[in-house]
Amino acid sequence: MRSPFLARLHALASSDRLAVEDDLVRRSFAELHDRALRARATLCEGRPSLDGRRVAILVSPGAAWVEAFLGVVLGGGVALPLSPLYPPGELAWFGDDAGADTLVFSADLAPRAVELAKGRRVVNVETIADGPRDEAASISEIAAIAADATALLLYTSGTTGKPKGAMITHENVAVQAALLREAWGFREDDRLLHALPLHHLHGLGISLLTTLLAASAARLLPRFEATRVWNELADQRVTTFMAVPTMYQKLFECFDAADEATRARWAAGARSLRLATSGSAALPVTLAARWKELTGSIPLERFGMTEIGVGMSNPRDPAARRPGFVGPALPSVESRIVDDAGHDSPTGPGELFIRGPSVFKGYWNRPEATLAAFADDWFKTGDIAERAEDGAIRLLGRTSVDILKSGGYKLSALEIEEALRENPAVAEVAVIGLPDEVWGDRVVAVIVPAAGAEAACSTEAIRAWARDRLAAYKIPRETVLVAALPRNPLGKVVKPELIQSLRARAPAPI
Ligand code: MLC
Ligand code: AMP
Repeated sequence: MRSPFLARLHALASSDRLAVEDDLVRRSFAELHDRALRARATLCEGRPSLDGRRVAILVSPGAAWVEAFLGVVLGGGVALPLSPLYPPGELAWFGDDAGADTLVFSADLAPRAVELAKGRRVVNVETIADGPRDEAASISEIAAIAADATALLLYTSGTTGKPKGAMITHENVAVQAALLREAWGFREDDRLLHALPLHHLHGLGISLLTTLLAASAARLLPRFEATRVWNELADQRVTTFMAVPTMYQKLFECFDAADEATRARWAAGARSLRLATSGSAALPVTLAARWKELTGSIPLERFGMTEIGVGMSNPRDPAARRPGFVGPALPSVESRIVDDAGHDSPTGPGELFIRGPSVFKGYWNRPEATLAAFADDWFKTGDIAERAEDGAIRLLGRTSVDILKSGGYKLSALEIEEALRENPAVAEVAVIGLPDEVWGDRVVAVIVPAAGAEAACSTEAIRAWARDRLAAYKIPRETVLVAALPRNPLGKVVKPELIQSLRARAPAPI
């Protein structure tokens, strides 16, 4: 088998061990594999293969999501996982941009999928695995899927307005899973508590697929909800947990509101975890310390990116983890720090460049953006880093003020500005991120209102207007009205100046 991802899956195909469970079903690896092959046959509709066709997946997290996803990749198709948080218009944009001709949906999300479904074959995930497997066609076709074939498209925001689809190959998935299996010591008896969205690398590649390819099991929650997560931990049936810093913050808020007996039960559950990790955004040292107070060790913090997978990781040994650092590069990940003048700077600070087999193939249908993202064969992360003597990397920020991270979601200020400019009440707008304890970056829109349109630019009015146009997490939490935006002699808004002047104020309570 040429795809190392599918070869690994195939090796687990006869195992009776638990692979995935949700609130309704439990599936062993053998059942999961069987159902994924049935899903494959449904999607292929009698053709030998999907042959690189894109299949959008708009399904609530659970075992059925995994079956549909594996059905697509076993079919030689490209999975396009979509978030239920996107409004219908944005969902349709993703389907069009990726050229998806098929949509797999779950009934609870059907109202969101109306626009996306137009002109596409639609398959209900509840019946996707009901049909027979297509043994004859599938064996040779699956064996022929190449290691560098694209397995999935993960859309990620950049500095150029609309998001771009990162082409993640079968090899990328397998390399990533193998690196983390080794680094984090996954065992067959591990069970992951999964509460992350499945349309991003963290929830899909780093958490779910690493777990499954290590022959461990994943318990999928429908969504993150702090009380639910604490109770699951308290049951002590899971051994690993992966989260963004905002989730840790929300867990502590919930913990502090609970009574003493509940807190004791929850803390015991957290202590029973073998591994708790944090990534997607900087873990504040205070949150790390709080987790240590409860469990005896800080979360394992690591650095990753849609385009490169996990690049750096703190050690598995809790005593060797360093708060504020993301650790040294994982094996097979090469890294460089390059200063403003384009020279290598071993200790930095400078931009972090990454190379290696976990780096993606390029952006879907955007050769120029792909070219711009690399310097020769090094991927330019856009993160500013410095390297300690022992090789551990510390992240200092981003090269672009237009890339924000809110609750672990990467947001493009330019994309949000573009959407807001369509509002006739907005004459000029600059979107910025202000430091925030819960979200990391708090999205704020600084607006010059059109004449007489101040009321239509209030926080409430803009948030209500944006609801149908932007995913909820992209909607500015606050608007600030100004008479003019600070601009440099070339007319460009000086965002650092805006951030400086606004970060001193007390934030409005949203
Ligand atoms: C939800 N809201 C957010 C938000 N998430 N607003 C800003 N930023 C966010 N990240 C909105 C909701 O829509 C809602 O809006 C309001 O905030 C309150 O919601 P909530 O119930 O408090 O939030 P919750 O649903 O609990 O979501 C918080 C969260 C979620 C942290 C669980 O944001 C999340 O799942 N983040 C993970 C993102 C992620 O997976 N990133 C990985 C990228 S890959 P309203 O208007 O309805 O009140 C990557 C690579 C790597 O970075 O290295 O990992
Ligand atoms: P995404 O494009 O959503 O995959 O986000 C990738 C970005 O998340 C990286 O380029 C970093 O800016 C940020 N990131 C990921 N992990 C960490 C971390 N541990 N600390 C700080 N930033 C991080």
